[in-house]
Amino acid sequence: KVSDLKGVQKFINQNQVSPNVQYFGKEKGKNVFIIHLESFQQFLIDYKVDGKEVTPNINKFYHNQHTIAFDDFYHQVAQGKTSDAEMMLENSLYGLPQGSAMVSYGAQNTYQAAPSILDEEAGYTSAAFHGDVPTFWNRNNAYKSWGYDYFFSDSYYKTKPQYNIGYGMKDKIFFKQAIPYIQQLPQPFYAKLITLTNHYPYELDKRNTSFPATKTGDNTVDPYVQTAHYLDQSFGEFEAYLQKSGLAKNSVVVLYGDHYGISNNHRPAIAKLLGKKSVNKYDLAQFQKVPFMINGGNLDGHIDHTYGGEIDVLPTLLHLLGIKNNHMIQFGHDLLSNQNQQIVPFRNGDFVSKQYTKVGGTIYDTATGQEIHPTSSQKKTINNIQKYVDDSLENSDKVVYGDLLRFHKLKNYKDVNKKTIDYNKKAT
Ligand code: GP9
Ligand code: MN
Repeated sequence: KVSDLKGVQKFINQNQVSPNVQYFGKEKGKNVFIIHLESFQQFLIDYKVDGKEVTPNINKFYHNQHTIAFDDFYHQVAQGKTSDAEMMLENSLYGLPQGSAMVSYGAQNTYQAAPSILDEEAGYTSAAFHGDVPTFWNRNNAYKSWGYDYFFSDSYYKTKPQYNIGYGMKDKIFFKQAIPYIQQLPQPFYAKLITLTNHYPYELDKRNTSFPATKTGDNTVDPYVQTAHYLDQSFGEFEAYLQKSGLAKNSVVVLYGDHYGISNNHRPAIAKLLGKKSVNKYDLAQFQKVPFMINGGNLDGHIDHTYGGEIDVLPTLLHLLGIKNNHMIQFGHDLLSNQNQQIVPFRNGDFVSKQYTKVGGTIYDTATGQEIHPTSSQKKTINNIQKYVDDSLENSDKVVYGDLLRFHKLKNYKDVNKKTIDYNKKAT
């Protein structure tokens, strides 16, 4: 009901952070590429197996002079996995405590998502690319609600039996076949490319395997670096295209990992990968870090240690593009803002913050990993953080369960008219 929206708006307004003048509008008007690195974790960055970098291309991009790379950035997905990541990244709304918000509420709810905000505020065309069937995670319906103009799913790509593996099209072939469609997009555009090959159980054909498996002895973990290496090569080829075509000059390129690849059920193997004798709950929380990096010609590249998560990507991106979001209902905050609280809620109520990490009822010092027994004053701070985490999740759920954005009118902003959107491939 509309009264619920009032409570949500109050919470949002109490937690606003203002843009950083050093970055606001720095990349205004640029095309945006969102590269979704499937199941790609932060520990892979600069990681070596037998002295060889697993992901040389992504590492180069991470250290590029125009890349801002966040190394204290976490996935915040629950059972919705990729769909939770997409929901958070493009709406700054959390997934649900169970199931997938995109599946259960993607079609019928009203959203004010990245594609429609960029269109309304700055005339962007938007396109999503994915080498899987359009119905997976209800994307074909959710993307219409989010205002995507185009959705190039599997039927748009020429396929042969050896082009597919695991969930769908191999990443190198997918990126290559996305290019002709990208070339036809009116600029400025917002293009999201979702990769697939680096997905459990990380299978890859011999011809495409050019990297040694790890030797943890856990055969669901050891091939992970091989498909991660293949994904890296695919990204390297796409990045080369962006450079050669000149698109890199007038585009912002965002890379992010959607969620973990290796689940917490493989603690002995995780310990071996990290060179530790064993891993505790703090180590496993740290293991949930995924990359988030933004490359843009006007950015002074650096590694940014701000604590954040997927919920924060949209506010960060909008501010870089010179679009204010303080009248929008978004639960994340601009990671480049000096006022960022640096609290990362997880869907189960756990959190990481600059000072404290709370996992499974245990409190750790975030910087040292030491378990702490909080003093009364520390308890006060921790309780305030917990209240913020609980309120964030509760208010976000209210928006999704109650479809509250249908009551939230933004000035000079027209809601998406889904009837004008059709993703079916036209017979040429
Ligand atoms: C399915 C692909 C994988 O299209 O995005 O989804 P996930 O299993 O990672 O949620
Ligand atoms: Mn995924």
